[in-house]
Amino acid sequence: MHILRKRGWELPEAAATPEAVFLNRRQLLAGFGLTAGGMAAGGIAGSALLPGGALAAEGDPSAGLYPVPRNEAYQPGRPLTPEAITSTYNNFYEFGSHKQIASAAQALKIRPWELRIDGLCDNPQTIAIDDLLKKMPLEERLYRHRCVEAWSMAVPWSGFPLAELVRLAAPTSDAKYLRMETFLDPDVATGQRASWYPWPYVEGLTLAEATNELAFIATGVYGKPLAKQFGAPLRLAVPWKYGFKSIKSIVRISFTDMRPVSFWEQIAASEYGFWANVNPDVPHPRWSQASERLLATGERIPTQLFNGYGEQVAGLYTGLEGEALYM
Ligand SMILES: Nc1nc2c(c(=O)[nH]1)N[C@H]1C(S)=C(S)[C@@H](COP(=O)(O)O)O[C@H]1N2
Ligand SMILES: [Mo]
Repeated sequence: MHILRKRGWELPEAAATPEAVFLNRRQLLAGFGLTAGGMAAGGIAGSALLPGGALAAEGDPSAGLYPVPRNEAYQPGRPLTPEAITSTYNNFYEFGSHKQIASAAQALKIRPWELRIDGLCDNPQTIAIDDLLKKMPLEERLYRHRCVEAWSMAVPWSGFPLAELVRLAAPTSDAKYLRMETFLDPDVATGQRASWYPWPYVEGLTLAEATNELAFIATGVYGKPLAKQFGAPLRLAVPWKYGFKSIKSIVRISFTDMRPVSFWEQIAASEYGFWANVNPDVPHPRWSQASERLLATGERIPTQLFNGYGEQVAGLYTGLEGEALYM
C-alpha cells in the first residue's frame, strides 16, 4: 500500500466531502477573491435555460433523436423525481461545489464534442458525439441514483449500454479497467480554477463492471438531450454505486491494466474508494448510509444493498471480499 504525499490542493480530510466542502470552499473562495458561478440559479425550473432564455435542448443537434423507446426491464420501484427538482440540485464541481450550478453549467459548449477512446484496445479512435449517437442503440431506462451524501432520486435516462462502447473499442486481453475523464476548461468551468482539486475529474470501472448490463451511458434525460447540468453530452450511470462514480461530460475513455485513481479518491482515499458500491451497513466514516433522503419529498427511506441492483451486479464481486467494496 503506497503512502499518499500531501499536496498543495489537498484539503484537510474532515473538510473534503461534497457537503462539507460546500461551506469550506466558499470561505476559501472568499479568501481568494473568487466567486462561485451560478449562485443565482434559483429561478430555473424544468428545462435548462440558456443565458438568452432559449431552451438548452432546442439548440442541440441531437434533439430529434428523442424520445427513445423505453426498456421496461428497468423499473425504479418508486416515482420518478420531477425534472424541476433534479435539474436544479446537482453535483458538478466543475461549476461550483454547491448544488445550484445549473445556470453556470449552461456555459459549457457541447458542440463540437469529441470522445477519445484509447489505451489497450484494437480500435482506438476519436469520435464526434453526433457520429457516436448514430452508431449506438438508444433506449430509455428508469434508474435509481444514490449519492454518497445520502440523498437519492429516480431518473429516466436515455442512452446506450456502456458495453456497446466497449465493443466498439475492442479492448485487448490485457485491458482490465476503464479510465474515464471529464473535460478540462477552466475558462468555462469556473470550479476548475480551484487548484486544490485534482482536475480533470476521473473515474474508473473494471472491464467486468463496464460490460455489466446495468452500466449505461446517458445522452438524454426526460425524453430530451441531456441538459448541461446533468453532464451533457455523455455521462455515466452506474446505479448500484454511489453517485460520484457516475462521471459527467466525458471526453476520454482509456483501457488500461492499472486501476484508475478517481477524483474523490485522490482527495480523500480514506472516505471515497474505487469500488463505492452502495451498502446501508457500511457507514461513511462521518455519517450513516442506512437510509436516504428522497429529493422530491424529503422522505427518508431505507437504503438497499447495491441500491437494490444486487440481482444484476452482486456476482461481479465474488472473490473480491478482501477489497473495500463499499466505500
Ligand atoms: N465531472 C463530474 N461528474 C460528476 C460529479 C462532478 O462533480 N463532476 N459529481 C458526481 C456526484 S457526487 C453525483 S451525486 C452525480 C450527480 O448527478 P446529477 O447532478 O445529475 O444528479 O454526478 C457525479 N458526476
Ligand atoms: Mo454524489
